[in-house]
Amino acid sequence: MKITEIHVYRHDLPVHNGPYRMGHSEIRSLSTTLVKLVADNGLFGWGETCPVGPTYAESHAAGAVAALSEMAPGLIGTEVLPVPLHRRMDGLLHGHTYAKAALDIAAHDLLGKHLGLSVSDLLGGALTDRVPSYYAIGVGAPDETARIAAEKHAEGYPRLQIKIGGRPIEEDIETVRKVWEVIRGSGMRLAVDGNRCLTTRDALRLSRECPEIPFILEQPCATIEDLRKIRPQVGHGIYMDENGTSLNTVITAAGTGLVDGFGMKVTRIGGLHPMRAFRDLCAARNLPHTCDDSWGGDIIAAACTHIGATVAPELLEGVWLAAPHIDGHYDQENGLRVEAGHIKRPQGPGLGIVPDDSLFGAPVASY
Ligand code: 0XW
Ligand code: MG
Repeated sequence: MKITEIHVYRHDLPVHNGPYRMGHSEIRSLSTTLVKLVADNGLFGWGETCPVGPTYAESHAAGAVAALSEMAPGLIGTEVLPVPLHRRMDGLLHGHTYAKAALDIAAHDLLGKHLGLSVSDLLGGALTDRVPSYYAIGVGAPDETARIAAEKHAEGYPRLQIKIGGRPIEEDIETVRKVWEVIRGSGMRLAVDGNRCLTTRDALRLSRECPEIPFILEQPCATIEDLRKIRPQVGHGIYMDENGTSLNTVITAAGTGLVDGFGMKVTRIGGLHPMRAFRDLCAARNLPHTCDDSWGGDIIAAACTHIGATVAPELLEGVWLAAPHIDGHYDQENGLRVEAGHIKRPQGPGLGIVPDDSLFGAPVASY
């Protein structure tokens, strides 16, 4: 089965009840990029990539479209199988993993439909039909963040992530304390995500002033060197998120004991094929991790849920979806929803969702 056509679409995803705040940005609306791969047997598959604004990572919406236009003409005729596809993509463009991920996801969807298998089957097989999610609360006032924490606990989320950074560390510390007051003893796990925004000084202070609160510190500072610097000085577990840009960085982080786990994004690492290797590497080192993406609609959500369902449950920190922050679905019936803090794995071949492409308008490019 070979690729015969590639269509690229752009679609706006306004943030419901926004803005969504991180230490470095306020997100009000995002432009997602969708890819439809058509094969020589008439079957097609969908992929998606949606950077959460231009400052979260070295990625942006217009960059995804440009990278796809660089690769697409050279991909016509390529076998719809992950290994030849990645080899061909890497031969056409260095880096730009977030754009390659959209093609990788579409190829998995297409291959699954062709073989009558779900994407989780293609990734080795699901261990569950219902994965845990977690709720991410944007940077906010301490009392309001604690109020949302209580609400999300009542809804059934097993884990919470609170965003910090971009303001005085005293306010972050107060927020962590207030949230802990409401979830202490409930069993709800807590991640405190700096999204690269803390100095090492402030990360150390946060950890030292909250020694009794068992949160994990997610990507507190900007660089791997910063993480290395604070590592021997903090009592809290450290998870790498934004710095985990490739299997290469992840192998070193896991192999040197730099971190205790990862927040991982399917598009950052280049798609489901590298994500599968990442999953197995973490299993070999007994390291927990999430299966997320930075943002996106039902296609990304399905991809994250399928890989999440193949992770050993004791190592899966959760699958984060943007769905609670987005109105509507690409597939009204099978679109992914978080219910009682968990997500049902879509059934049916491929990603298990059928996007209504009339929502996306005309392609911005076709090859
Ligand atoms: C909570 N997330 C998975 C979604 C946001 O876009 C950022 C991200 C993170 O953990 O950094
Ligand atoms: Mg994070």
